[in-house]
Amino acid sequence: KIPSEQWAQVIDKVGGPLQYKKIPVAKPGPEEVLVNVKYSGVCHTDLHALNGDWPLDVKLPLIGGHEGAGIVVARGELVTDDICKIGEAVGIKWLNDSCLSCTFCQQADEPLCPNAKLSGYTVDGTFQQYAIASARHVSHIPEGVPLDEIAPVLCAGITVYKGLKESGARPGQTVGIVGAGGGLGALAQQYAKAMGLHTIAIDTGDDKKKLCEEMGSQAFIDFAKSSDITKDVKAATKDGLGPHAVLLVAASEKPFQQAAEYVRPRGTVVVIGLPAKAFIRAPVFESVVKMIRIQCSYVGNRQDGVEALDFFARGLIKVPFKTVELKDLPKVYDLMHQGQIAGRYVLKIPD
Ligand code: 8ID
Ligand code: ZN
Repeated sequence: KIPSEQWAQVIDKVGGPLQYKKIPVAKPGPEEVLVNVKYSGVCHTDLHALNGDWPLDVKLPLIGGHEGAGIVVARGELVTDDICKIGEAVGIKWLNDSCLSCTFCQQADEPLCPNAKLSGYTVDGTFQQYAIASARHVSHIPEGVPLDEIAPVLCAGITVYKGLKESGARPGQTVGIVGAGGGLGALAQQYAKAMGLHTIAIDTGDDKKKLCEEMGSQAFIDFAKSSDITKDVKAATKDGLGPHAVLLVAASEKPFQQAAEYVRPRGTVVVIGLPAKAFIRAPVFESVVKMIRIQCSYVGNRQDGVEALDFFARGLIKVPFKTVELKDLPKVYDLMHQGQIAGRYVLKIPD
């Protein structure tokens, strides 16, 4: 039975504070499902939303969260069984909905849809017991997959998997992961390994170093200790020429202005992280004579989601995560703000 009220983490204004309180349960529209969220990952994007870091307004009041795994408990009248079944395990992603009719959606670039709805940003997200999503956009979670461990795959996993595809790096080549100890970075190492790539991890601190070794990276470069990142990253590749691709998944600007210097000639810098008010920088001369490519990448489409979940279901992806209660979200944000999280935090949503 669906209750009329539920627990949620709500902000009334940008900057917070978070209020853990009871609010009404929403009803799904004709093409939507109501999902009883069991677990939700906490992405750095949720903290950017709370802090108003980006030049795009959030809805207010706002319930954040966009890595939600749960069970479909109700659906709109246009949702048939072949779209989404009651009782099915599904994932709510950053891309809550897109029109599926515009030129971008027609070509499977759903994230570029001008009418896209964003979970935990322009519509309420998964830091609540019952969340709404477009039935055609939820991920179908394969049977037997644990809902806590899959949660981070729904944003972090899909995003880095897509980014690795966009990098064009081929099996046997090397990818530098900048921000490797964070949520996206940890999963980037796992997906890269599953795709037959070598990885070089760049981040800071002993916890993150240990994590990156467990994730399978051949080298760890501590950006806070290195006196010459460019030299150290290049030196970590066998021939000293630098990685074939660099995935920028850090939440600070500095590496977005360095990566072009150590990526290999003909290599690709993939820009994924979204630090506040940041700019990408590359020296024209070196970039041209190295023929490098700078490619930006934004979450993934529905098929990227299917593939990223399938990698997990096949046992190829280990997600390093810790679980805390929904009410403890402020503590998670504090740790994230201090850069103290190795891997991901997943919130257990109360039953
Ligand atoms: O679709 C997209 N493009 C997309 C999807 C999801 C998330 C983009 N993001 C963005 C987030 O909004 C955020 O800006 O990716 C960024 C990383 O998200 P996250 O992995 O959830 O954040 P985290 O867990 O806090 O990890 C960030 C890591 O970056 C490291 C930190 O130490 C941390 O481990 N880092 C920083 I801050 N500065 C660094 C530097 N100079 C650095 N690592 C290397 N060099
Ligand atoms: Zn995210």
